[in-house]
Amino acid sequence: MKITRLRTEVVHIPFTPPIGSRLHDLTSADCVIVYLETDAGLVGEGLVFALNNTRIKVLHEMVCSFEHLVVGLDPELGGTLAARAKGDIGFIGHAGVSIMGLAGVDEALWDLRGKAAGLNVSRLIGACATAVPAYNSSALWYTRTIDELQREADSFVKQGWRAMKLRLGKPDPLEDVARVRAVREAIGPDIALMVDSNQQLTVASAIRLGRMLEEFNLAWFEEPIPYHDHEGEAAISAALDMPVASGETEYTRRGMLEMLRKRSADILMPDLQRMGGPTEFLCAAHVAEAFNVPVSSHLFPEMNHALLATLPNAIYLEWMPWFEPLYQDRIELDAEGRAVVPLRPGWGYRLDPKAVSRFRVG
Ligand code: SMN
Ligand code: MG
Repeated sequence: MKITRLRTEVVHIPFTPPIGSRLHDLTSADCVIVYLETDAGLVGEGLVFALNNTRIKVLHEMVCSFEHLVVGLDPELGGTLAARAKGDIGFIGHAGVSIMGLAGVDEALWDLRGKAAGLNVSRLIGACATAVPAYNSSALWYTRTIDELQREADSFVKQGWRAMKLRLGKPDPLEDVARVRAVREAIGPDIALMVDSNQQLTVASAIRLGRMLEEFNLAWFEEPIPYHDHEGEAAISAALDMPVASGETEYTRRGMLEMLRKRSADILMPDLQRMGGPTEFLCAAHVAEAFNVPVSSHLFPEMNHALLATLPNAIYLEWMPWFEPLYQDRIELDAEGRAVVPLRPGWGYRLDPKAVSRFRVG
């Protein structure tokens, strides 16, 4: 089998209403969908995205710039892409949009490899789990009122979720404490609750807030301060009992290794497109295991699901429904609130051509 073409679709998924996070107001997810077509009729699928329609053209061009590395390639030699890409993007650098563009192509290549073998990617690699604990990350946004938070949290429990993430970062820590208290009261003590400050705090204010939140038995305190201050994250981690989770904004295994060496995160959160795709994501997760550090995925649940199922140190799949309208298949929770790993070949979540057409740009 040989790859004959790298085809793309650009789709615009509006957030109605916009999502309020401390990072920025999110008005849309703008995706570059990557298709790797073959002479055997199989097609591998991947997806990378930009927020608020910002620089989606740059990302799209970057994805297309990798075509020469995959056309003519036998998917069974899929490792060739990562090896070739290292030199190919050396001049432009191994971070930022070059790595994000590579991610989309590597994702499609892994999907193709699974489909060619008739196996879900988790089984192609060698799964160690048939279900992965999952948390609902789709709401509990920074702009929600306490009443809205309690209604959303209660509805998640009724839907079968056993874990969920709440966004913090209010200027007054007492307001954040009140929000956490309200959600904890709504869900009870047995549901896992994570909080994410989206890099809005300082070391001192994060330690102060963290100590005020210890009573709520939180699953983790995510990105409390600017992502690059690994020494600061390590200080917060050392000062608090609750785990610090971070990593979504770092690039490649090198960024993950720096965090691990500095002990800046008790839970590492590699982002699939900032890793540069599944090949690098798996490398980063295995390095984390060498440090005895668990990993939780960031966004991209339709692809991270299979990857986490192969990792003994995987603790949670983040479920974010942003891309769900593009797919035929939906996440399935078991009685314990774990996401059941699909057995369908490839990623196990198939893009819906009609849906892609509905959201297509231009
Ligand atoms: C997040 C990521 C991307 C956009 C908004 C919020 C958040 C998360 O940090 O981890 O889901
Ligand atoms: Mg986050």
